[in-house]
Amino acid sequence: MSLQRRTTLAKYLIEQQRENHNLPADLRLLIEVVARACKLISYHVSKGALGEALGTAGTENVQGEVQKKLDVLSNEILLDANEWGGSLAAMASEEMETLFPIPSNYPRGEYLLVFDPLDGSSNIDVNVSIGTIFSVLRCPDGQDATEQSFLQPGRQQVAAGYAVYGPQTVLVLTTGNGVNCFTLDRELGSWVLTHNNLQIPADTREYAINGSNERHWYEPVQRYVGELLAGTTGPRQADFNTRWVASMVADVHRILNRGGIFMYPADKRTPDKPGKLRLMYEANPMAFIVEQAGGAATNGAERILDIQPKSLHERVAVFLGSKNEVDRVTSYHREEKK
Ligand code: P6P
Repeated sequence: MSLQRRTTLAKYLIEQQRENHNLPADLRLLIEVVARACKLISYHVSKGALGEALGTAGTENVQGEVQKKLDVLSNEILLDANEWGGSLAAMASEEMETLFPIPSNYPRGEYLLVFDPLDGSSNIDVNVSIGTIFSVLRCPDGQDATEQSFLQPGRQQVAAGYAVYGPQTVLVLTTGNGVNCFTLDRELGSWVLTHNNLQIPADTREYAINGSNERHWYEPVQRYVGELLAGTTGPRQADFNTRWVASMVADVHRILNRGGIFMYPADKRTPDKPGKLRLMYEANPMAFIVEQAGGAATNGAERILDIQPKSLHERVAVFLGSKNEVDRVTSYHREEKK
């Protein structure tokens, strides 16, 4: 691909804005600013032990999780990059208890940005792929956002994406017209379109789940995974492979590229929490991307994108990826409820 012939993120977004007009200029600008922030995060992540940002920050986030220095730095990078642009009414993050209103000395816009600045950060110190996940909503209250403004079903998202910091740094993006991937050209500092309109195969022989929790799953998940483990000797009459990176961005990126089902189910140990993953800035953006790529995403009972959030850091069970497998495990949940 000659340098001149490449489609960069900027060119792609301008063409989207021109062709189908569902990409207003201030949304296009917002996406470009988030993508630029991800480049800076990628720079710091790739420094590893050569940088100053490995190890723990000595603090806990609102989830009660020990923050890594890169968690805190990534959050600051996204806030600093997005607070002045004029597209946003407010931001929210896994790393912050409540919303971050746009400072009064900057112009406000009518979008809301919610993100997990560095997901999978337990993998940072061992050099395993991690990522930034983001979701964009319209602010229903114009430019005066409250926490309630964020609490919209995921189907209301106008854009979602993630950056995966792995052997390559890749930005995956949807604005509701399919899913495209942009690989970072570090020498030129540009995001280059490398995968157009990704589609997730409806069937798969790969599944992703933390199998050590098996005894804590509810019966529909035990039944579904038990059938996969039985392989050719069981009702599925086929052998399956397990893949579990313990970094949602890495697992979802594999599924986006070659199919699979990702599961983080509810756990009997925490009946008050429906799962580990967070709805607003993990499940919703990933569900939007997966559905735009022809896959499916449920919480075992309903489409993730239809869930009405009750709080900013609400957790949810997640089953997403190859449609026929997600439909099957969801049907087992529904059979149990009859
Ligand atoms: P476990 C990372 O901490 C994360 O939030 C997701 O990225 C990942 O899929 C999951 O938790 C891993 O959870 O229980 O296997 O460590």
